Amino acid sequence: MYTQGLDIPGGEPGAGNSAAKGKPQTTEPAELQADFDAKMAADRKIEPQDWMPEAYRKTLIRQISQHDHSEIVGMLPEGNWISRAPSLKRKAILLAKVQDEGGHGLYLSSAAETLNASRDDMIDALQTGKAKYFSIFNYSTPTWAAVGVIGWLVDGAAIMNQIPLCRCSYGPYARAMIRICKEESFHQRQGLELLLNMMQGTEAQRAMVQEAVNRWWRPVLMMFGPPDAESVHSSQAQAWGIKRISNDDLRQKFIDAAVQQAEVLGVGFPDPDLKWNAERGHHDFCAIDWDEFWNVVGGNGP
Ligand code: FAQ
Repeated sequence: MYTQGLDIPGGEPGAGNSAAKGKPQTTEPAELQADFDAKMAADRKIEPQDWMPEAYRKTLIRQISQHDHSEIVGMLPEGNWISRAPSLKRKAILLAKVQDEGGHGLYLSSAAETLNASRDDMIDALQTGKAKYFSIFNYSTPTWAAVGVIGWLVDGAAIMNQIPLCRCSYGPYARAMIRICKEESFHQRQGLELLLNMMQGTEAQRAMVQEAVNRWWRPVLMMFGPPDAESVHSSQAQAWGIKRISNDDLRQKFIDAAVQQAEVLGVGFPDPDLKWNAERGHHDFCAIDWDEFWNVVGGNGP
């Protein structure tokens, strides 16, 4: 596993960025741990110069670097469409969006570097398969409508997942997420607006939108990660204030919001079980194919 397998150079075991100012008052492990625990209990931020447990540091490097890789790999399916955008306006919007994703990758690499992770090691972990990137970016974009669906649903799911990360216990990650979320909301809006335009167009354009929604809906639901019962990192990440809301709860919030937006757009989702459950106060939806998810994560996707 990446958190255990990657030997990141620099810093004493358990230290943050030792080059930074503000040395701890004590070097006794029990006192350092007690100080860290007190910050967690008080919901205070951990900063690079603070002492932190080695497992906390490695968990953050795993998550932040995978997030970074997802932003960079996520540029590829949309980048393909820049030279084929149907108008100057759409081309300018798409160019700005793809550049933003590259910028997000840079903020995140910088946040990981404050934990003494080197960019070379992070890239190496990606290329040797130790580090992951979001499974969604393995799905293809054969039509212009897919570009709109990426904005509406993929960025929409990303925002749902990333807003709670603005309150992450690690300061540099939390602060990077605030700016990223602002930019992601432009990305989601441009996708929705692109699709609204197409839905007001010809029959063929409406069919193209529905076809793209049909292909992307289920993979988008997988973006939130495995079900809580199978999420190996969740309980520790929640105890450390890295993860604030569980995978399943975020997925449910996203579905409830997306159903309302689909009504405005005039598209349906390919799920016969999708219906409002008054007792739960949420929409029910059909089982997700987790074998497909793990296959795609393992490199055997489309
Ligand atoms: N794809 O125990 P958990 C964007 C892995 S991109 C692939 O639940 P955790 C830019 C997970 O890593 C959005 N693998 O793990 C854009 C772990 O494997 P590991 C990027 C996944 O960390 C948009 C294993 O499954 N956002 O916005 C996925 O507690 C549009 C067990 O999972 C982030 O990265 C997946 N979807 O929770 C660009 C958000 N999900 O590491 C262009 C930050 C899980 O043991 C167009 N990350 N896995 O080998 C997180 O919030 C968390 O890491 C989760 C997973 C929620 C993704």
